[in-house]
Amino acid sequence: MIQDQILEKIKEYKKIIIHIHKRPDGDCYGAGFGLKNIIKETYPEKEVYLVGEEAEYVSYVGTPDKLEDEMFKGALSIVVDTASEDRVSDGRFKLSDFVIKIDHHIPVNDYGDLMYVDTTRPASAQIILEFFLRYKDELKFNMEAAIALYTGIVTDTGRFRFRSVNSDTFRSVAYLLDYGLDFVEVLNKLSVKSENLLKLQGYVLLNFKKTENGVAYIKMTNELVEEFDVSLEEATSLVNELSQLEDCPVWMLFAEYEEDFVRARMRSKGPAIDKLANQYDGGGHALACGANLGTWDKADELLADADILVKEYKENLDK
Ligand SMILES: [Mn+2]
Repeated sequence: MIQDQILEKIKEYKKIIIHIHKRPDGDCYGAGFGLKNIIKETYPEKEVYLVGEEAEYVSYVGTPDKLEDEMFKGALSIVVDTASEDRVSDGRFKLSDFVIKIDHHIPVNDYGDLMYVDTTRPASAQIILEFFLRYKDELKFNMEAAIALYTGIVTDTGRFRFRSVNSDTFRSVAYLLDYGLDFVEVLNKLSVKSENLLKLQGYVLLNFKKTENGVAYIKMTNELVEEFDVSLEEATSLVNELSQLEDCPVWMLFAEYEEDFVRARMRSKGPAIDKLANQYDGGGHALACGANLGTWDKADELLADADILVKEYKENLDK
């Protein structure tokens, strides 16, 4: 089993460095810090680090470490929740001795010496929790791990609302509740929004647009982000504000990232949209993915293609 091989590698290495993805979310933080805490609790003599960018809204889960290049020498790097190499937040895993990838996204450009990818799992944090449960007679757990893993699962499942949730999700989460996790406290931490973000949410609800056949979207320009004085992460977290709109099975949020590079966050409760994302240098899951566009013109092209997809989807429903 691949899990046995991963456990062997964890045992073998004295220094373990966990990597997350760029623009980190609740799941990569949850899976990463969950794994870090489990290893640290079980093997206190090992050096265990987590590197990568910080994510403000889940900062209660943990704080990434700052490491010098030489720290990677002879280390085991474990990259969580990251489909492709260029998305890894700290690319220095290439300096490590051995690289393990643990993920639940559809593989795009695979990397690593050992890959454990399970696309049937709604969150990478669920993969880590199930890994722990498989070896729970051997591994140790703590409350930090419980908080981290719950955060990962609850955020990547949209609070257990997405179709990717399965009975195994609840079976594994049951362990966290038995362990004594105060899940309401975690949800309260996650549901706090700054005053500015709440006002931007209001703006999105008043100003979103729709394509002819039912793709709802909002263009989150840099001017908007500056006007409402929120972080880009906060602004793009509003994508699911458009999920409830009737007759719009697909919705998107566009934003300008570093050097004004336009990206799309794409969501669907109808047709699979991951192939469409692939056509625009992106990927992810069938119903939740992202695309790398570059320009606003490309955004309009993507919207036109998505509109056709929704049209065909609705025609098929009518048959
Ligand atoms: Mn994830």
